[in-house]
Amino acid sequence: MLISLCSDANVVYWGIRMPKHNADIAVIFEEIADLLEIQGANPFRIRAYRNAARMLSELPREVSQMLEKKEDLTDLPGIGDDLAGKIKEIVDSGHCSLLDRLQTELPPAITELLKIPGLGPKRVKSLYHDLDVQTIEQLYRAARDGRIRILPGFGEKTETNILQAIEAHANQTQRFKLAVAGQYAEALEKFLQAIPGVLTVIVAGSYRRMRETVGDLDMLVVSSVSAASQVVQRFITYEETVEILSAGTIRASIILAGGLQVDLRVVKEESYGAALHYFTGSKSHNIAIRRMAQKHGLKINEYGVFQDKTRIAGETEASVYAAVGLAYIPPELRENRGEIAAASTGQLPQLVEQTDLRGDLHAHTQATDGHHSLREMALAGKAYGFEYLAITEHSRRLTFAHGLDGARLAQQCDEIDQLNAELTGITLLKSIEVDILQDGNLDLPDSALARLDLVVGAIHSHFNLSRAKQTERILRAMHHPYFTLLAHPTGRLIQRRDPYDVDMLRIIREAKHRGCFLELNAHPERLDLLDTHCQMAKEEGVLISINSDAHSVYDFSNLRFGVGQARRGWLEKCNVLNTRPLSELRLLIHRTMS
Ligand code: DGT
Ligand code: CA
Ligand code: CA
Repeated sequence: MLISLCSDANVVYWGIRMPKHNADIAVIFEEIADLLEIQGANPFRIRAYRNAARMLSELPREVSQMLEKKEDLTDLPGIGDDLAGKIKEIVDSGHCSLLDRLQTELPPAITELLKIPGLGPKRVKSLYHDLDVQTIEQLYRAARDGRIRILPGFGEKTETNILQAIEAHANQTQRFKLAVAGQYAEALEKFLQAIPGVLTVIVAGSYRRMRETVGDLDMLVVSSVSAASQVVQRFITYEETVEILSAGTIRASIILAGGLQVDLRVVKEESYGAALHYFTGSKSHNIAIRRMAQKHGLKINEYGVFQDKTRIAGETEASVYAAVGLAYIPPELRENRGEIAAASTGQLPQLVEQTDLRGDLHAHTQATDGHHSLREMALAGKAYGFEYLAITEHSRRLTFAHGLDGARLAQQCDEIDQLNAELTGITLLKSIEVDILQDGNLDLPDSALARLDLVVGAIHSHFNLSRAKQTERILRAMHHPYFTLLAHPTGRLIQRRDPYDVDMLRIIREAKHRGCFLELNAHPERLDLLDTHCQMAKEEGVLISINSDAHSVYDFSNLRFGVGQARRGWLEKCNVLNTRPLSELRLLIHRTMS
């Protein structure tokens, strides 16, 4: 049980020879932050590393390429000269001297201890100093032998909690956020594509289904028969490989330096569709399709669809579906949640596409915690093809984000009016991401909100209220005459913070009643609304706005993750608010004081 703990991503870092991707550098920065935290360093310094790590793991461009093009890294959000220097050092040398130094001061696996719920840096420090506990295995033994309860500030209950937490932790398999997996997948695709004899490379599995996290990558390669074993050989010697789990003539599995497993399968052209269908999954969808095939007297496997021993389909995915009497089902729907019945009766949704989006209703600028000016955001939005972009700064309660009060909001409205008069091709909408206070009131008075085109409301505090109280809080906010759109409706941060407990059906019904809307926040760490709630909103007739929550000009590209999530939630163009042209949108978001 305990052995598996050692394969966690942060530990695997020690095996990184040459960090290539933003995610690898992010792992190093997280490691530095953890070590600094155990040492009791300045919290601002720690936060700078954590913020940089998060920014890097989601940045759509590779910093190594920016350096190659001699671009200035200090243009990136949260990156000053010091961090820019460290990134350059890591990319150039594969090492970070600060981390090297911290590693000599503390044992390398000690940051693993921080992952056990209830163990903060202070406790980790005392476990290390008083009991010489440096690894999770040692922690487990110390707890089992009753040595922890005698430490000051620990006690018997804490000891039991630690034991339970370690057992729970050991049973968890590590998953990677979609955007992080994407950094590895794109580089690998390029690498495989360049191998002689390779015709097609595609990433299947949960990645293709746009799941919010993926367990491993499933790469499918179509090659000439003669090239297959060569493809496998090249794959296992990919420079980021730290472990080869298996290697045959047409398949292999490796672990990359960042800890991510990659499975490769090489297939012939004639089997491409069948293999792609099989390895895209989900497993439950595949099983249901195979049962259907059996009813038709057919056999489906990753090589094709067979009637007795004759192949009747398999070159394309569409041919596989057609063989069992179904329309083509897009990957995002393949979860065995009704898509097969819909495909058999011609009722599959026409899923929304990224090109359907005409604008974005959630973006920040330098006025609060964004990194670019109004003008820069407007021009980037225009270049992205938007017809409109709502500027939604934080409100005054969020002091750490320099939230706007009424006066600063009014000033920004003036600036937006001026900019709109000057710019062509894009319209900035005046808005705010106003805080929903604990009692459901909004953080700014009506007089401040009256001038806005729309009001986006969001919760940023008191996440642990009871279900009844949290739901009432949101309903109360929605009842406000100016309220238009509920941002990141469940507040979850993937792998970091659970959704708050709310009655989403009641919220959606209230939105319908009030003429309000819900956001699907496309930030890869949020992807909030959940797919099942998107389906619920669609059924109740509430439109969803797929928003980037951009804090910089680079963030609009996150919309693709939001669109993926929307498609997993069965949303069509007509279910999405920001597919509407501006004139229609204005009618939908218009509010009067009633
Ligand atoms: P993940 O990696 O946990 O995020 O999820 P997937 O869906 O990528 O799962 P993975 O990597 O274990 O397998 C890739 C696909 O291969 C899966 O979606 C469906 C197919 N597959 C795997 N095992 C089975 C199986 O036992 N039966 C069937 N019918 N298909 C399977
Ligand atoms: Ca997978
Ligand atoms: Ca797999």
